[in-house]
Amino acid sequence: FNEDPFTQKRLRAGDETPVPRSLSARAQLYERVFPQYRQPVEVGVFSLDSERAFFNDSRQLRYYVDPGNKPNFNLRDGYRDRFIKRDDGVKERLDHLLRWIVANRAKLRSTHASSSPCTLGVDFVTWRGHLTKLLTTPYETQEGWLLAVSKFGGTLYVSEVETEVARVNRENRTERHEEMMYWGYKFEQYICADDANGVPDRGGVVNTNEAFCTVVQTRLAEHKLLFSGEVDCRDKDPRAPPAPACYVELKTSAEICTPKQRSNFHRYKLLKWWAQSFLPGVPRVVAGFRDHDGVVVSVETFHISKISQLIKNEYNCWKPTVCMNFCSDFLSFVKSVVKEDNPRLVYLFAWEPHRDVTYTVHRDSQYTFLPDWYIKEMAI
Ligand code: 0WD
Ligand code: CA
Repeated sequence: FNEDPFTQKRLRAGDETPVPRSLSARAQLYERVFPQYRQPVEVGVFSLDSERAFFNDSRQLRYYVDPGNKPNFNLRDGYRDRFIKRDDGVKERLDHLLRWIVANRAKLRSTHASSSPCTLGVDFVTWRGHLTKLLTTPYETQEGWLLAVSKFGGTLYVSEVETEVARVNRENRTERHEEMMYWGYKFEQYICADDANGVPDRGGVVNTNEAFCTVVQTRLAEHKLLFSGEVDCRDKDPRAPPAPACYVELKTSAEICTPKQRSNFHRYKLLKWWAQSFLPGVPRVVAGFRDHDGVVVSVETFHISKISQLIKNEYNCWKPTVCMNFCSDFLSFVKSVVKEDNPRLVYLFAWEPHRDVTYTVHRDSQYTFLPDWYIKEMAI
């Protein structure tokens, strides 16, 4: 993996500060006071259309239409004949978010009074989904991750690299799994309208190229963060609080029939749901519980601020403070490792369950992810 084992020495000539080589992910190490997490502020939005083209506006934002507690949604409807699936073999890395940054630099720069051209006034730029993976790491026992980091203009850019295991799994999904991935998007279609006064179009095409994303700024301990996450829909009431507080996350999950299933739901699903929505300040998740045939049997709302109470009865359950402290310490680890400002240099941080986080260094490799157009654009 390590293409240049001497990079570190050369980089650090004359620098006496010892560089840590690894970071533990053991949950017990992170059970301390909850770190400061500033209320996330939405600094912009963007949309990706049915052909995955970028627009610096909210054209893909949809509106939440209350389905009631016991709707009759068949999530299998349209899978064969009204489904256009995004090609998930195409790796987009941070590109859409970088496009947003280029289009909104003036806005970002004026709020930070930055001096040099490529300076953004934030420490980290990434996708919300990557941060979700970091938050859940101390409790993850199944899947590892790879995160590529480059420093450019003083900002650390973090972009996921698909692991070999994830690629093999993606290329060998069963037909059943492929269909079940569609169910989540079909649920969104049953719940969302294109206009504040509209109704959902359950006979329409589900196209997973389409996306509406929020861009938020916040701070975790001493780390200033700028990240973007996909948002399913918003409260249609114009008097609803401003974004991100008006946003609603939609989920589907298998119906819960036994105490064991309830316990697993609390331990694993709610951890992921909590981490994903807590990060951008999305206050609620509306969940559709479905049976084996993809029929939604009930709908329930989960308030993110109440989830940690809900799970407290589970023995040896996850703790939000562990998630946030691990993420904060990982970001500190990245800052201490990645010192050279060079978009062609990638530090690849790797983690596998029951192991420490380690890293390798790669110059002008397959891992370089900041595009030339972005570097050129930011130099102006
Ligand atoms: O290249 C990559 N490694 C990734 C790119 C990984 C994750 C996301 N993306 C990009 C895509 O452009 C996507 O539009 O980020 C956008 C979503 O970012 P996110 O909000 O940071 O991702 P995440 O929180 O993991 O997922 C949010 C939603 C998912 O909803 P559910 O309810 O299943 O969590 O975004 C969708 C999915 O609907 N989604 C994706 N869409 C496109 N590409 C991807 C993906 N790789 N992963 C999840
Ligand atoms: Ca969702």
